[in-house]
Amino acid sequence: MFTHAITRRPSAEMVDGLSTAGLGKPDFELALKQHDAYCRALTDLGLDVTVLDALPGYPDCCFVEDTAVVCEDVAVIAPLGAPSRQGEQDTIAPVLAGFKPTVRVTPPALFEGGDVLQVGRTFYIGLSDRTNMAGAEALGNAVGAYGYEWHAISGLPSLHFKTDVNYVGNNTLLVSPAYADMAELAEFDKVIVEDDEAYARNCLYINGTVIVPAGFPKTLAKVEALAPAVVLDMSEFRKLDGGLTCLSLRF
Ligand code: CIR
Repeated sequence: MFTHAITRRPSAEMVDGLSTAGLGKPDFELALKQHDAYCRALTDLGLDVTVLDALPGYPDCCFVEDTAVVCEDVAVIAPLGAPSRQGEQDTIAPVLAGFKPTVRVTPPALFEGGDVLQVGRTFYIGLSDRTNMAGAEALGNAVGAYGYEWHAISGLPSLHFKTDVNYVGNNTLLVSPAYADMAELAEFDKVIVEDDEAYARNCLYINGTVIVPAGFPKTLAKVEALAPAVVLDMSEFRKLDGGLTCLSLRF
C-alpha cells in the first residue's frame, strides 16, 4: 500500500522542456490546473501528498519520478541520464531522507526512475538512453541489500521502460505489443495496448485503483474490466513525453 507521494509543481520554463512528441509547446496555466487535479486525485486515493515548489533552471522538474526509486526500505537517488536534468535530484534527496534511508548513485552510472518498474519484491530496470548497465547494477545492488531481486531489460524502443510497461494490479501489466512475449515478464498476465493508444500504456496504479489518461477509450475499457479507474487530462505533460507515473514518487 502506498501512503505518501511527492510531486513538484511545473515550472513556467516547461515550455523549454525536453520533448520528442511533436505536439507543440505546453500551456503553462493549463499544466498547473492539470497538476492540481493530479495531486487532488492522489489525495482522494488516500495518499499524503508533499508538493514541492518548481525548480528554477530545470524545465522538466515536474517529472519527479525520474529523480529517485523509492521502496519500503530505501530511497535510491538517481543520477539522471539527461544532462539538462542532472541536479534535480539534489533537492529531492533531503526530502526523501525525511522518510527513508537514502543511497546515492552517481555518474558514470546512470538511471532514471521512469525506467524502473517495481512489482512486489522485484525491480525491472529498462536499459535506455537514460539508464545504462552501470546504473542498473548500482540500483540493483542498493535494493538487493534489502533482499529485492532485479532484472535488467534491454532493447527499449521508447524514452523510458514505463512509457510502454506498467503494473495495474492482479499480476497484470499494460504493455506494448513488443513486450507481449518477453521472457523476463513471462510470469505476468498482459493487457496489450496497441499503438493507436500508445500514450495510455502509462497508467498509474494506486492501492487498487488505476489512473488512466483522458482520451483513450479502448484502454479505459480494458482497465475498467480489471479495476476501478480514475481519468485525468494529461495533455500538457504529454507534449513533453511525460505521463501519469512521471509526475510523482509514491511510497
Ligand atoms: C524528459 O525527457 O526527461 C521529460 N521531458 C519527460 C520525462 C518523463 N518521465 C517519465 O517518463 N518518468
